[in-house]
Amino acid sequence: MKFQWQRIAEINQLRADKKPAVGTFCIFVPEEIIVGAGGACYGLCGGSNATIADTETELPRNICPLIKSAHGFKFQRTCGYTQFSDFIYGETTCEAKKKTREILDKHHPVHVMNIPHMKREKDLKMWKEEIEDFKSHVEEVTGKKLSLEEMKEGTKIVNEKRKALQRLDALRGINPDVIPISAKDGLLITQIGFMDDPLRYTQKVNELCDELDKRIEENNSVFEKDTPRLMILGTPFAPPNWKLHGAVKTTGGAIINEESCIGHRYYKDNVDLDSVEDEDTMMDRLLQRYTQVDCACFTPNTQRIDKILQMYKDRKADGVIYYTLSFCHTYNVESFLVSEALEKEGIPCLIIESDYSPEDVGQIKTRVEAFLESLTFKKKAKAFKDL
Ligand code: BJ8
Repeated sequence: MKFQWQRIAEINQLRADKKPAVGTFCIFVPEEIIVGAGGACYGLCGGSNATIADTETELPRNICPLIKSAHGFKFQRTCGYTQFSDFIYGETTCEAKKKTREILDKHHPVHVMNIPHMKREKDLKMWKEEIEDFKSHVEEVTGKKLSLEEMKEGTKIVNEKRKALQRLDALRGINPDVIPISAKDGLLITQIGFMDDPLRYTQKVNELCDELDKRIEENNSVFEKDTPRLMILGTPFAPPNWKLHGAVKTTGGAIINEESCIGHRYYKDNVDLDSVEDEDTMMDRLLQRYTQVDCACFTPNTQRIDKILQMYKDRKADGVIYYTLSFCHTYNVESFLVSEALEKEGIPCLIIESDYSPEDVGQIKTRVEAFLESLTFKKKAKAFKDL
């Protein structure tokens, strides 16, 4: 809690110094531009059930809980990050988000970026213009033009942050015998990365990674040998949504990473700054990086499936849980294609659809438990065969 107030105080100071404070619900926000302008770009809370009932006076019951929860924090005025932002970044990814932004705009300034749903040449041209517009919007807040050098500096800072998270991701999952950190801690650290100052955060994550390196060297695992290793795929875990991680923990599985926007999808790619000598090239490089985000709002989205299969092999996982929030049509529908590809490769997959209410916790635990049992049985059968 102390951290939260300290960070909000820092954000307020930035605003007093005419630096931008931008809240977001999506990783398409070009945060390099905000950081380059000396400001703060942070993820807004959207993982709590506590704000949903109130928000249903403005939003329909049957839309994704992430949207309702996040909207509710503004509606109730209970999130300092939202309250103190210059504007909220909105985008045109999924239908419910897109339309909710129109209502949110009545409560708080919103800047909407038009993210295309295909990645053809003409779509990319439009997307680049949207990044340029975003930059102009940030300049309106600061009242001054953002230089190429400032943009490069902001990009370096964000690249370093993503590199630190890549390192943490590797340490969580790359050694088949030692998992040096619990799943909940791993997720929490990633979630904090969406709030903290990027320089401080990078330093702290690297310090933690040094410690994890040591734990691996010493064979110091937080899980017993042969605990089933799980990858989680799907929709983001906005704080404080720890429901699935809690269920897996109590049933005895080990989550080794999240193929999610609060996870691998966020930090897997960096912006290439090689030979960037002018603003146009800078914009191209930002575009290049953001088009690698494989959100299910794109059609087709086969690069996501290829990535999942590769990650599964690299991390020597034993199975995956495809997690999707209720009423998230894009990830829900895409689960068919993903599970079909996984089945072809003989990869065990459990699909869980849930919201933020505590009602289905028992049911999720029972399903995860049965899934883990089947994975343990397969592991033992394989070991026996290999004898
Ligand atoms: S880049 S995943 S953060 S859009 S879960 S609100 S899609 S109905 S959060 Fe997302 Fe950006 Fe894509 Fe990532 Fe809609 Fe689905 Fe809800 Fe979602």
